[in-house]
This record gives sequence, C-alpha cells and structure tokens, in this order.
Amino acid sequence: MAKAVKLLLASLPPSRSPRSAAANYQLRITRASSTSSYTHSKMDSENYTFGPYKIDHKEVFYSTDLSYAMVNLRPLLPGHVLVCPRREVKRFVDLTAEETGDLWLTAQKVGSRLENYHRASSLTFAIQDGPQAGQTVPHVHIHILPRQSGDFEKNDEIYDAINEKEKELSQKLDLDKERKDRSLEEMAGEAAEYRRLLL
Ligand code: AMW
Repeated sequence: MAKAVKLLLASLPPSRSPRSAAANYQLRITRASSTSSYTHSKMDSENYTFGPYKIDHKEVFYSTDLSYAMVNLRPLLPGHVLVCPRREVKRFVDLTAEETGDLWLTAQKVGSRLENYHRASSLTFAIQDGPQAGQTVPHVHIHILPRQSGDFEKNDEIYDAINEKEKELSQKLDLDKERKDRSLEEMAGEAAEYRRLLL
C-alpha cells in the first residue's frame, strides 16, 4: 500500500477507517444472526401476541428472542405464513436494527424451508406497512407465500389478494368463499409439520 494511503488510514478515526466499518458490519450481522431460536418446549410456554390478538402457541412453529413465525388464519396459498416481531410494533420504522435483522433472517430461513416443503419454485415476501397500504393488523408482519407457476392467473394478483380491501378482485377470485377462518386444530396440525422442518 502506498505510504500516503497508509498515513491517511492511520489518521482516520476508528469508526471511519474501512477496516473498522467492515468489522462493525460483521459484528452487527453476527449479533442479528446469533439470536437464539427456541426449542419446542420453550415455545409452548411463551406468550405471543399479534396486535390485539393473543396467539395460541400451537400456531407458532418457529421463534427467536425477537421474532416468531406462525401459520395463517386465512392462508391464500399452501404455506402462506406470517413472520412477526415478538414486540408489538405497528410500523416497520418502529423496529430496532436488531429486530429488523432478526425478522428478515427469520423470514429467509422460514421461506427457504417452506419453499422446499411445498415443492414451490419461488417466494413472495410482502409487508403492508400502515392502514393505507392495506395493513389490517397493527403489528408488523411479513407475509411469506411459496409460489408455483400458474398459482394465480396473473402473477401480481397475489398483491391484490393479500390486500383484502380489494373486494371486487376477491369476489372475482372467489377468495371470500375459500378463505374462512380455520380451526385451531387445523392450524396446529400445520404448525406441527413446519416445526419439524425448522429443527
Ligand atoms: W395484513 O392485511 O394486516 O397485511 O394481514 C393480516 C394477516 O393476518 C392475514 O393474512 C390474516 O389472515 C392473518 N391473521 C389475522 N388474524 C390472525 C390470527 N389470529 N392468527 C393467524 N393469522 C391471522
């Protein structure tokens, strides 16, 4: 390295030198990805909420200190699940950096396992952040939907379907007929399958 460059690097405050920035980045990544995942028995004794709703632990199939994943009351497609922060936070901007990292790492892990499990070939990740964006439950959540060719006639109709306010489209797709609340028994059965995938 040229002497002038060495001198310049040495004169920078630690947080501005390239090495330090890389080290800080690595530290942040390590911290976010090292959030421990919970065992089944620990998950069963935890309390989970989703906005105003209390979530039965049987619906939850994966959990860390900061995030959890649950099956959906009204899935649009097989494997349509939700990943949420443990803390009740309405808007994406309200998450801390650690919560944001952990949420997306959880979504990445859950998405890849469910894509395989459902023999899908793609994934839709979606957040409706605020009521005008279609958010109906005031608690941040990432929708994960394993996708297969032809599952929706027009691919992007998935977004209208996620946004339940698009009543016209949902009638066209007959979603209201299909999308009744499921029983806890049915949801618990699905969650039990997914728990095995995430051991
Ligand atoms: W939003 O319109 O807020 O982006 O999505 C809310 C999602 O939460 C929907 O997919 C809906 O089916 C799901 N949902 C609502 N209540 C529950 C619940 N108690 N358990 C699981 N999923 C739920």
